[in-house]
Amino acid sequence: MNIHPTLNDQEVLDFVSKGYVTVEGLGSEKIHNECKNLRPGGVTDFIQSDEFLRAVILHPRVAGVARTLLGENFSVPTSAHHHLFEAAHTGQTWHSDGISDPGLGVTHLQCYYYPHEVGPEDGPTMVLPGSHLRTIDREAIAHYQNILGQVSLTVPAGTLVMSHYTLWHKAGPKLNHQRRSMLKFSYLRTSQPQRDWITDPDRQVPVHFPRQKYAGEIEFYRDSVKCRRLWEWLCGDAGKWQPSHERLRIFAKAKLLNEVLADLGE
Ligand SMILES: O=C(O)CCC(=O)C(=O)O
Ligand SMILES: [Fe+2]
Repeated sequence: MNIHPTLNDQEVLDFVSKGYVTVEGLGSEKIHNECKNLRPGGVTDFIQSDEFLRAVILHPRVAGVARTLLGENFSVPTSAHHHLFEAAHTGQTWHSDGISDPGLGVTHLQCYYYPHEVGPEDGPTMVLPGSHLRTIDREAIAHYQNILGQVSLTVPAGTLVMSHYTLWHKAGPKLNHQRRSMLKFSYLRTSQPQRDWITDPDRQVPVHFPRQKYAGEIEFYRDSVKCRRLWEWLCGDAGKWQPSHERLRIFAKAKLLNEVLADLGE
């Protein structure tokens, strides 16, 4: 199994300003049928099957994004959480998960996998593009209701959203009683950042970042500065990067890519 970066300069710039990438058309009928009966909570065994590994976690278009944004020999998730909602509910409050890293960089891709189609009434996850640049206390954002520019992840079956860990998100309101499944798992960086994705040496990279709908004049300026710094960090211009021991301890169940490939006999 050859894993190559799949994003080019412009697509990396899009991730830098938006904070997530969407990959559609993953999984298989078998996996998606099995998800119809999957229990909520930890689903470590389920995601470690060869089938799930090949059809989702190490699918070339998925591993290619992880390889682009996290560098060589990133760590591959070996545990996952099944976020299952059945009853109608009013939705979660805006938050970012766990220990959101205050430092600049892309060291952790948190992924949301949807085995079944999610429509507007099914309680889609909502994300706020660009919010990964604003690490903030959960309590400070929990009172927001609708935010200009928010996106409801209404997606076809077999969609993976790969997000910067700090991205603000929440489960959106759900109006029906059908199961809404989402499997959440993480890839982590283990190597130094460098611009080793798909680049065109002849092309001048236009480092221009779009303005988020919620950003006023000054915030747009601040966002642009942060985006530029994040881009430079990814290109390896920010000096030596150290893995976070705290993060490695919490996500210690992850395995290095080279080990997973060796287990698969690749
Ligand atoms: O299920 C969802 O759509 C999001 C869940 C979530 O963000 C959480 O429980 O932390
Ligand atoms: Fe969350």
